[in-house]
Amino acid sequence: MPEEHLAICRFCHSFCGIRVNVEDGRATKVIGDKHNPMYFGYTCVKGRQLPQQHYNPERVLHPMKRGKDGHSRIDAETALDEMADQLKQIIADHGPRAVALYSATYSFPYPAGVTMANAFMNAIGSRMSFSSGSIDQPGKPVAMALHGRWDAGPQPFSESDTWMLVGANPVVSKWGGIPQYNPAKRLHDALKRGMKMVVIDPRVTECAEKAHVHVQCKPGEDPTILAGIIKIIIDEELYDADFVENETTGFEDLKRIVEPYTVNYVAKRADVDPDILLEAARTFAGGERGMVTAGTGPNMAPRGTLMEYLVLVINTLCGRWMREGEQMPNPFVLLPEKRGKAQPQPKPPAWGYGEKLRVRNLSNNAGGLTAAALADEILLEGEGQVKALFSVGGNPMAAWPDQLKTYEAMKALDLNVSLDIKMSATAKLCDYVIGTKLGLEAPAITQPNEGVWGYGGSTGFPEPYAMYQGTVVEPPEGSQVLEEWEVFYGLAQRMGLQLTFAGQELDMENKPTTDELYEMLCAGSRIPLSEVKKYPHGHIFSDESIRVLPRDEDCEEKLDIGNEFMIGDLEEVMAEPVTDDAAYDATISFSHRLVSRRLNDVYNSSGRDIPALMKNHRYNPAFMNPGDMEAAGFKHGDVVRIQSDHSSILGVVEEAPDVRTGVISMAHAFGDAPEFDDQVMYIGSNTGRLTNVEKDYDPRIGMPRMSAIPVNLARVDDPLP
Ligand SMILES: Nc1nc2c(c(=O)[nH]1)N[C@H]1C(S)=C(S)[C@@H](COP(=O)(O)OP(=O)(O)OC[C@H]3O[C@@H](n4cnc5c(=O)[nH]c(N)nc54)[C@H](O)[C@@H]3O)O[C@H]1N2
Ligand SMILES: Nc1nc2c(c(=O)[nH]1)N[C@H]1C(S)=C(S)[C@@H](COP(=O)(O)OP(=O)(O)OC[C@H]3O[C@@H](n4cnc5c(=O)[nH]c(N)nc54)[C@H](O)[C@@H]3O)O[C@H]1N2
Ligand code: SF4
Ligand SMILES: [Mo]
Repeated sequence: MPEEHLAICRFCHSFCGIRVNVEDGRATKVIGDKHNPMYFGYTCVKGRQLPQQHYNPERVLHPMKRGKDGHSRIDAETALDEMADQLKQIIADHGPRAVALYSATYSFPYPAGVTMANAFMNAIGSRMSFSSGSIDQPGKPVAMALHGRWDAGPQPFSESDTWMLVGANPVVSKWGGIPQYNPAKRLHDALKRGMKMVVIDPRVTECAEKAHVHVQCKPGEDPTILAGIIKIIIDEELYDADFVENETTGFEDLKRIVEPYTVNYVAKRADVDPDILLEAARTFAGGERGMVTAGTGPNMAPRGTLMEYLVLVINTLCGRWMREGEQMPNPFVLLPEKRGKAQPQPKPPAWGYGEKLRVRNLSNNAGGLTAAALADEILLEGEGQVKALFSVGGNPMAAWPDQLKTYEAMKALDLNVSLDIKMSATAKLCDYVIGTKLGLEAPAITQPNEGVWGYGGSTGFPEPYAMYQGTVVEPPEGSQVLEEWEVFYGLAQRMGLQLTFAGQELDMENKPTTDELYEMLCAGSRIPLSEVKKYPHGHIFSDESIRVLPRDEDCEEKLDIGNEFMIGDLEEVMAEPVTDDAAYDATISFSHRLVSRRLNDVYNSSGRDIPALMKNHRYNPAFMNPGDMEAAGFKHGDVVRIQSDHSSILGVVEEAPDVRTGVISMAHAFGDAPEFDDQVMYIGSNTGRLTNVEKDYDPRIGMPRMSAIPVNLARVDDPLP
């Protein structure tokens, strides 16, 4: 009989509660935990492959060092000794700025790792800490800084009668908009209750299929569409006049600037039916409760910050923030109690502070230092040049925009280190690869999903849910894998550094345990971690008495719906020429716009080495409308060259009636370095290569155009091996 353990799936950010069968010390099967009060037994195909992931023959089970003949095993202590020596030398020769950190996707599920990595960066005195958030939706926090954050937070999905998703597909992505904890059930329940859904997306996504109104727009035109919706809401007086009067500034400027965004103008520019646009605005604003939330698509298209700002403006016009006396949906569990006030918080600076980058006049900003400029920082010689990079649960070669530049950067580093579970496209170029423990091999807490509260219209957990998981299985016998935090702690010990972890000085002699670090991360939490541990299925720690407090008497903050920078951007958008094709550069014409998307079976570049997840596709298809294929003379399975104004990649065409005409829909983080391009049928291709980080980027935060990329297509007739 297998033992059964309750655990948290950390394959993706959703953190489903699962049941794991363990036989002879090995995980053998994963199913959902029906008694979990947040997920109700849900798992997806990825989570059910945790055993295959843990015992994958390609997993990195030992620290690896690169030599003349490729990578070979090295003892962990020796690897840390060598890395510490090299770091000391690099810092002595070039200063601490030469050391950069990139914490990415798999930093999220391991909160002790990312906290320790940043403690290490503080201790050496380098501010060059980057995260994948800056190539995700950096416009969200930047727009929030300009508009202001409502302290009591957004209205909860579970009580909403309308909702609008702008380029997000949470049913698949488990992110953004519909609470990402069994989102399909939550959407189903909400629709049954009578909630009306509006989706703005060039593709008939899993969410759009269920929507009352689907604006199947030309990609990249979201700022125009949202400005048009704002104009309809103002003209038809569908806004919350009291809320606007009492809580905002800038209404007159907003009203003036959206004036030219008439229904007909917007409809023509975004190539949508004017009636659909009117219906979208009326359906959303006609409701009482619910948020507009945006996802990665329009955040990666041009003017993501403006787009996010307009999302906030619609929410504010409609008064969709929590009010005095209402029950706080999630007052937190493993974080200090959150009892919001019915008022805006003071506005933090949006950009232009902290560390200055040496390129494109960028500096730290509310979205974090620009990872899209890190390759430049590595390649650009001179004072401050980055010589050492730690990638923690990230894969720059798969994920950073402009892959060819990234490739050069990865090879140029003096010390390139990946903390990863496999020899990723990046790890293959690293001097050291430290194999890390996987999700079932170390304790877990759900705290990171509380931390996303208020990220855009997201509430994180919609209720005060928390769960703890102890170690479920030991790593495979004979392996030497570390937790991410152990690497940075070990380096600090060797370099004689004192680390401050979550505000507390660490004992640098006696190594802490992961559980002790979690206690430190949860210090002052509303519910002690020890209490959460008593509930193996996870638990909702409700407290109806925690209600939104009134506005402070001396609070003079207002939400700004007429921010000068955003008004300026809307003026620029209006001045742009309206074209019929995908062109944005008058000198080159393009037939299509390539848009980003998620695939259910993989998680960015993760999952591509797990056979059960490769059943549908080994590569990332170039999904295309059948009408477009016919017009171009392409057949299903044809290999085409996809050309942007910067670079080109190969793609395998696949018929997809859900994709709008004029659009190619393709997942990112596939393919490998250029030497492997001819293997497109087996490994796919890297859409990041189409992006130019030096052109068409947000000048304030450096976010380049990573969706709605103008491209041309041509069939490749030479057979590939
Ligand atoms: N063109 C284009 N580019 C994009 C995007 C896009 O839509 N289009 N999306 C962007 C977004 S939103 C993001 S967040 C970034 C993602 O950027 P990254 O996070 O840099 O990319 P991933 O592919 O998620 O890299 C995760 C790495 O972690 C490893 N890994 C898996 N499990 C574990 C684990 O348990 N522990 C550790 N230590 N490592 C593990 C994987 O093997 C993989 O190498 O990409 C961005 N890039
Ligand atoms: N299965 C799976 N889940 C994932 C991931 C994964 O790789 N696989 N990645 C994870 C990561 S890192 C993140 S950040 C989240 C992202 O989560 P989401 O933001 O929900 O990501 P997508 O599912 O790609 O949804 C983006 C949508 O934007 C649309 N789109 C593209 N360009 C435009 C545009 O210009 N305008 C508009 N209106 N729409 C546009 C696309 O058609 C797509 O439907 O997902 C996470 N979840
Ligand atoms: S949605 Fe899938 S991959 Fe994500 S946590 Fe749940 S089971 Fe794991
Ligand atoms: Mo992301």
